[in-house]
Amino acid sequence: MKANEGTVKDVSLPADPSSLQAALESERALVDRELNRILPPEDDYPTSIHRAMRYSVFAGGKRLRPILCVDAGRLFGAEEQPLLRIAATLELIHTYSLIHDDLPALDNDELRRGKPTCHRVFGEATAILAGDALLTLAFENLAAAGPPSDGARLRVVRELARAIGTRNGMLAGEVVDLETTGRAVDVSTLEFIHSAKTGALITAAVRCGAIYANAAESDLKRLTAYGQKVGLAFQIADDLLDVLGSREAMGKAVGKDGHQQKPTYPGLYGVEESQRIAELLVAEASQALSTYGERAQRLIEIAHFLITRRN
Ligand code: GRG
Repeated sequence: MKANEGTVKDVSLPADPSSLQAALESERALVDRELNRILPPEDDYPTSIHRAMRYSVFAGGKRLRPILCVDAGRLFGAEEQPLLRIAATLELIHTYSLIHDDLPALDNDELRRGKPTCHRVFGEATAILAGDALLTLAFENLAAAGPPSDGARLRVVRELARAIGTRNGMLAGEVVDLETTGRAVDVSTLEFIHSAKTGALITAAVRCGAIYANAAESDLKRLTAYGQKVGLAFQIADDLLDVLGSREAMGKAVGKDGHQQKPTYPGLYGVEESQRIAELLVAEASQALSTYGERAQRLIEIAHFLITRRN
C-alpha cells in the first residue's frame, strides 16, 4: 500500500450497522453449527485433545474468515451447506494459528478471546497438539466425500495450503515477524508481514468461496484484489486496536506490540496516518467489487466493519 496514493471514491455506503450486526450474528450461528458437526465430541477418546480443540474453537471469535467465504460464495450462487463446510475449515485453521501464536515460544499470551489461552488451561504439550489436530482436521474435512466437485475441492485444498505456507503465506509472515521483532523495518517488509501473516488467509477465504461456486477467472481476480486490500486493512486495524483498544473489549492483552518492539503500522506511520491508510484500502477493496453493484453490498459492509470494530 502506498501511503500517498490518491483517494478512491467509495462505491457503496455501509448500511445500518445494527442490520449488519444481525446478519453477522446469524452467519456466525450457521458456522458454529457446522463446526460443532465437524469437531470430534469432547468425550471421544483421547478426550484431552478433543476438549482442548473444542475449548479454543468455541472460546468466542468473530468467525470473519468463514463469513467472508460464505458471502463470496453466495455472490456467485453457491449452495449453502457445502459452502459452510469450507467456511468452517477456515476457522479450524485460524484457531490453530491462534493457539500456536499464543504459545510461550511465540507470543506467550495468557488471554485469547476473553478466556485463558489453550496452553494455560491444558498445558503446552496438549496446546501444541490441539493446534496440529485442528490443522489436520481442516484438511481431512476438505478432502471428505461430498460436494463440492472433486476439481473444485482440490483447488480449495491447494489454495488453503498455499495461503498458510512458507511462500508468501501465513507461516512466511510469522517467520519474518519473529525475525524482525526489535529491529527497524522498512515499509515493504512491514507490508509483507501483514499481507502474509493475516492477509493471505483472508484472501483465501473469499477466493475459496468463489472457487467453490465455480466463479470465472475475472471474478477471482476481483475477489483477490478485495481480499488483499481488506486483509491488510484488517491487520492495520489490529495494530491500531493494540494501541487504542482495551483488554476487556479485545479479550486479549493490549499494548504488547510496543513492549515487544514489533513492527506495526502505528509504529511506522503514527495512529492517524494508519487509520487513513486502512480507510483508503477499504475504499479500494469496495471499488474492486463495483461491477457487482448491490450484490456485493454485504462484502463491502464487512470491509467497513473490519476497520471500525472494537475487538
Ligand atoms: C506452526 C509455530 C507455528 C505457528 C503457526 C502462529 C502462526 C503460524 C501464525 C500466526 C498468525 C496470526 C496469529 C496472525 C494474527 C492474525 C489476527 C489479527 C488474528 C486475530 O483475528 P480475529 O480478530 O480473531 O479474527 P477472532 O478471535 O475474532 O477469531
